[in-house]
Amino acid sequence: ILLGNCRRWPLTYSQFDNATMATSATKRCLSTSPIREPSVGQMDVGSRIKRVSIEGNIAVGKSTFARLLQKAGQDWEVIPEPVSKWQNVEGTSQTSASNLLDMMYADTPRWSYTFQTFSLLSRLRTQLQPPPAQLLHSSDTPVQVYERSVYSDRYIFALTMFQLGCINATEWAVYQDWHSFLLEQFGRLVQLEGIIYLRAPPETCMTRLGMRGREEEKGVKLDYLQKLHSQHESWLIDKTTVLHSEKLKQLPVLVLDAGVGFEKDPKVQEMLITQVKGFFKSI
Ligand code: UDP
Ligand code: DCM
Ligand code: MG
Repeated sequence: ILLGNCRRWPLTYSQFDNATMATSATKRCLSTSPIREPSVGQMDVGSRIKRVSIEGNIAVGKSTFARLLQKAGQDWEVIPEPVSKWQNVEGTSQTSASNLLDMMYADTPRWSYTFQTFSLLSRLRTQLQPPPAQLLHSSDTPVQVYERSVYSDRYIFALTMFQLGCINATEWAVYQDWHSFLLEQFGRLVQLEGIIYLRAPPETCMTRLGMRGREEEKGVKLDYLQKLHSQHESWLIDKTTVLHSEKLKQLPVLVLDAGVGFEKDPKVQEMLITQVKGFFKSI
């Protein structure tokens, strides 16, 4: 059990390894066709803009860092993760609003697929908002900085939930089909030029998660953060994650040490932001 109040957590990691190795359905799911890249002719008018995502474990400090970055310059626009939308899914005339983040942590196998579908959809919708005209006019090198991306949705969270058995093989196949289709249709508008990886030990993230005190995450265990940490390392450092986009495989990654507390240390902040500015110039 990785999440304290998860009612039905079906597999441990070792069970997962055996189970996935055994099923041909899994193999089929893992070998979905590559995402078709947009052609040059399809590039949007705002293609002058660069897009970068900030990736990292839960509570590593992405939002905190994004706020600091926003204060440090006007050549970029930070787009936060739409967590509040996940905490308050609009109802209809017959139904009231619901907290899907809470539902997902309370009964992970029941709600993970729904959660991952909705987080992908809401993120895409948020990131597809056109950049403010002011950003395009006032900067020669405008950058949109996303807090996480459609790639971490798939290759960190949805994949982990599949590996833990909280998304089953059919749900995983359907999710990947949706993901690939949505990226074929809209991917060029959210395509990244680089990734900033805020890296810290899972133990540090656990402490920060406790300090933040988000009610829905009260049952999150260190085990789960360790698993998410390994998933980030496989994707961004070891490059062993199976990706379905050639462009994604080649993306430059800036690794920032977020293990050192930066929130209250102007010197560390300055050092990190200088690295980011250099990175923006280099991509
Ligand atoms: N935090 C901290 N030191 C840092 C960065 C963040 O103590 O150097 C705290 C921050 O105040 C918050 C928690 O860690 O209470 C999680 O940060 P954030 O919400 O930015 O994390 P995210 O989930 O967006 O990565
Ligand atoms: N989350 C998730 N799946 C995603 C994206 C986010 O389960 N595809 C969860 C992890 C956190 C919360 O949403 O509990 C928001 O992430 P963070 O606190 O890292 O910003
Ligand atoms: Mg955040």
